[in-house]
Amino acid sequence: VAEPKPAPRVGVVLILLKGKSVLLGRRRGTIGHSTYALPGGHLEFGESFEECAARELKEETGLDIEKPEYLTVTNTIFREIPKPAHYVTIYLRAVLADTSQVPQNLEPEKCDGWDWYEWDKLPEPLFLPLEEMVRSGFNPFPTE
Ligand code: 8DG
Ligand code: MG
Ligand code: MG
Repeated sequence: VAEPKPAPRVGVVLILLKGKSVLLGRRRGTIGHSTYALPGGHLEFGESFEECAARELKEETGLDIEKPEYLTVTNTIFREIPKPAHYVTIYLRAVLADTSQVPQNLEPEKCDGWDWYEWDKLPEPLFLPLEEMVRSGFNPFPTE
């Protein structure tokens, strides 16, 4: 049987801000294995970007957000073996609804664990789309 023709998919990811830091986790078992990436996932049918970001964050870390705001979009072709993938990814930023909340690793098959990293001292290697965004000089923090 022929494989269905691959199509681009929509990712929604969250830059969760806490002081000068953002929340990152090391990916497992999928594209970008063992690279540091933002929480997020696939946009589901009927969802807003804000709903998707809040849902994925909750599923992956147990955290709740406030003030989600659209930031930017990336278009990335992952030339990975055995299966390439193509993502249009929407980036939102937000802050914690309750700053005393601590991230939990609720999907350990997909992530080694969550932690806060200063934007100026990000860990390596970063997931490709994030790596490109950082290299371009992108700054996710609100300007006061
Ligand atoms: P789901 O089944 O929960 O919907 O998906 P997931 O398992 O959480 O998907 P994911 O891989 O975490 O995110 C979906 C895609 O979004 C990912 O395969 C590629 C794209 N993506 C980027 N940048 C980032 C990023 O920094 N973090 C995450 N999580 N995904 C990203 O382009
Ligand atoms: Mg997910
Ligand atoms: Mg995810």
